[in-house]
Amino acid sequence: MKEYKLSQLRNLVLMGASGAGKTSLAEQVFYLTKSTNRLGKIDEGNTVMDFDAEETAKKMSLSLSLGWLNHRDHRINILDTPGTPDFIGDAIVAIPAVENVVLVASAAGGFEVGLELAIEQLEGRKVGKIVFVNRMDNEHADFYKTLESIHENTGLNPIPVQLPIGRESTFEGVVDIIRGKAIRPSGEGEIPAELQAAVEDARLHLMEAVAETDEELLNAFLENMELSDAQLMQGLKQAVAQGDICLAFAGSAHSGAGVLAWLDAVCDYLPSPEEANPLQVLKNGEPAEFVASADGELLGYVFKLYADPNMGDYAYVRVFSGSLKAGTEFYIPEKEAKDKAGNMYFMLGKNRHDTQEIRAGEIGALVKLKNAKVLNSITAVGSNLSLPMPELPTPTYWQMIRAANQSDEDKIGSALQRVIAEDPTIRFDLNLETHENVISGMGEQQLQLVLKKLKNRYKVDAMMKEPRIPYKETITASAESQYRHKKQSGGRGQYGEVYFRIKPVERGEGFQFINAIVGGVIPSNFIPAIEKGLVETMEKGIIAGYQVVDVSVEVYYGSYHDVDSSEMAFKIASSMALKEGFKKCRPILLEPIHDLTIIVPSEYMGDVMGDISTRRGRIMGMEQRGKKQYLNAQMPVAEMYFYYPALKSFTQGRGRFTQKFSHYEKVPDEITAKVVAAWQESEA
Ligand SMILES: Nc1nc2c(ncn2[C@@H]2O[C@H](COP(=O)(O)OP(=O)(O)O)[C@@H](O)[C@H]2O)c(=O)[nH]1
Ligand SMILES: [Mg+2]
Repeated sequence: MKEYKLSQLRNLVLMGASGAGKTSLAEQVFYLTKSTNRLGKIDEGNTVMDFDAEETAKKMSLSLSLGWLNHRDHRINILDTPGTPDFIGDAIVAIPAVENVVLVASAAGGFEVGLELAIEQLEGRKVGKIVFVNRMDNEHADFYKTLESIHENTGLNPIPVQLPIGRESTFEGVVDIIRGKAIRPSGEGEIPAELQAAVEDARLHLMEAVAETDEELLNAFLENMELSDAQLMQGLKQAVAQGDICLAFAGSAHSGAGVLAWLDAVCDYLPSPEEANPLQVLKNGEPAEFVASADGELLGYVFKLYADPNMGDYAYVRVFSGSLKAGTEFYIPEKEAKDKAGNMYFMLGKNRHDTQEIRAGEIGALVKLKNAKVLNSITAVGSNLSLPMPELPTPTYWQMIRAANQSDEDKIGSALQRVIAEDPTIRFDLNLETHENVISGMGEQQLQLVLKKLKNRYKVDAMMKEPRIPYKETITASAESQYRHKKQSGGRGQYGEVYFRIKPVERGEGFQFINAIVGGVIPSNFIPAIEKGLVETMEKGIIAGYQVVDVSVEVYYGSYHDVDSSEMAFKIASSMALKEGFKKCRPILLEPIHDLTIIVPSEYMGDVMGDISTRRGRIMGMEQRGKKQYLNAQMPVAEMYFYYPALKSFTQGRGRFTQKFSHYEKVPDEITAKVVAAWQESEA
C-alpha cells in the first residue's frame, strides 16, 4: 500500500436516519473510484458494507463497517453506521475516530428522527460536519426544503457549496459554487443559465457564513462585500475543521450524480488529520493538548469490535500519531495492561488487505487482541497519554435473558460476552435481588439482534422476557414473636426456642441483629445459628419472595435442651419466629424509583407530562434548551421498563430519556396486594 501523508488522508463517518442511503452512498463511491468492480445493491443484499448475515437478511445496516478508497491521490476512509436509534452506540464511539461526520439526509423523506439523533450527538464536539442530501433522483426530492427542515428542527444550519442541477427524474449533477463549474457524471461544464442567479446568491451566502466565523474575515467581507478566493478557501477549511460551519451537498447514491463532485469536495474542503491538530488528550489523567504526527509518539483508539465466528474478533483501530507495527507490543492505559499487535489489515467491508503497519491518520483492524476493547486507547509501552472517551447513553430497555434449553446454560455465558462486546451500549448484569441475568440497552430491536447472533453464530438458543421488579420487603411497625422448635419422637430430638423483638430501622440501614441474651438462657454457641436463620430467611423473603431490608431483630430470651438442642434446631426456630413476627409488623413492599431526564421537542410536552402521571411518575422540573424540553421526573422501575416504546409512540419517535437509580419507596397497597397474591399462588 502506498504511503500517504497526513494531508492526503480524509476520515469520514456516515451518520443519519436508516434508509437515507448511507450504505448506498458508500457503495457508489467505492464503485466510482474502482475500489470495487461492481455496484452492489441494498435490495440484492450484496453491498460491501452490509456484509453481515443479519444485515443482508434485513436489508439494513445493524453495525458499523469500514471501507476505504483512493481518489485524486487522497486516501479516504469511510465508516458506515446504522441509522436505527437502537444502534446509535456504534456511531457515538466512532465519532472520535474521524475528523469528519457526514450527515446523510434524504431529499424526499421529510424530517428524519434518526438524523436528529445523529445531530444531537455532535453537540459540543469539535468535529467537521457536513450534510449530504441524498436521493435527489427520488420523487418529491427537494434540496432546499430538506435543508430548511433540518435547520428548523435541530438548529443546525447547513450552507450549500454545491447546488443540484434538476431534481427527481431530471437530477443530473451539481454546480460547485466555489469552483464555478457544473459537474455531471459525463464531465465538467459551464453553469446552466437558469442556475446563474441561484449560484450567485449561494456564493454570497457562503462568504457571509464563512466570514462570520472569523473576525478578520468579517472585516474584509464588510469592507468589500466579498472575499477573495484565497480568503474564502482558507476561512472555509478552518471553519469546517473547527465545526463552526456545516457545508451542504446534493447527490444520488442511486444514479451516482453528484457523488464524485462530493468526493472532490471531501478532498478540497474537509480537514485532514493534520488540520485537526492539536488533539485533546489526557496526560497522566489530566486534560492536555497533543500534536499528532506521523513520526511522533504512538496514540490510537479502539472504536469497534466485530466478532467473526470463524476468524475471531476484529478490533477496528484509528491511529492518530506514530505507527502501530505488526508484531509489536502496545499499552492500553484504561486496562493498565499490555497487548500485542499480530496480523493487521485494512478492511473493505469483510475483505481484508494485509498490512505491516497502521500509520498516523489511518484506520485499520487488528485481530486476536487479549485485552483491548472498545473505548480503549492504544499507546506506547511506558507512555502517560490516553484519550478522553465519549459518554454513552444509559439503558432505556431491559430484559432478563437465559438459555432456552438447560443444556446450553454453560455455553451462553461466553457467547453472550462476545456478542455484547460488539455494541458498547449493551450491558449485562446479574441482578442480585431477583437473581436474574438482565440485559439492557437502547431498544427491543437491539436486544433481539443479540438473540439472533447467539443462534446463528454460536448455535445457542436464548430467550428473553420481562425482568422481575427488584422489590424489597420491609416493615412499618414493631412486634414481638416467639417460636419453639421441638421434635422429640424417636432417635435424637431437636429443640430450640427464641423470643424476638422486631423493629423497623431507617431506610438503607439493612439488617441489624442484636444479641440481648443474658444468664445463658441460650448458650452463646447457638447465637450465630440464630443470626444465620434470620439472614437466610430475609434473603428469600417472607411475604412475596423478595429480600427483606431495614429490619432490626433482637433476641432477648429463649430456652434450650442439653441433649436435643443443635445449631439446626435454633436456625429453624429463628426462621419461624421471624416469619411469624414479620407479619405482625405491618409489612410493605419497596420498589426502586429512578431519576429520568426526558428529552422531547417542546410540542410534545403536554402529552409527555400527562403520561408520566399515569405511570405513577413525579415531575421534578423542566428546562428549555434550543428546540427541546428537558424534563426531570421520577418513575418506578415497574413503569420504566416499558416506558421507552410508549414514549417513542406518542412523540413520533422523537422522545428519548436517560435514567439512573434514585431510591427505594413504598409500593401502593393495591399493587402490593397483587404482587403478594401472585407469589402465594406460585408457591402453592
Ligand atoms: N431512489 C434512490 N434510492 C436510494 C438512494 N440511496 C439509497 N436508496 C435506497 O434506499 C434504501 C436504503 O438505502 P441504504 O443505503 O440501506 O440506507 P442507509 O440505511 O442510510 O444505509 C435502499 O433501498 C436503497 O436502494 C438514492 O439516492 N435514490
Ligand atoms: Mg446502512
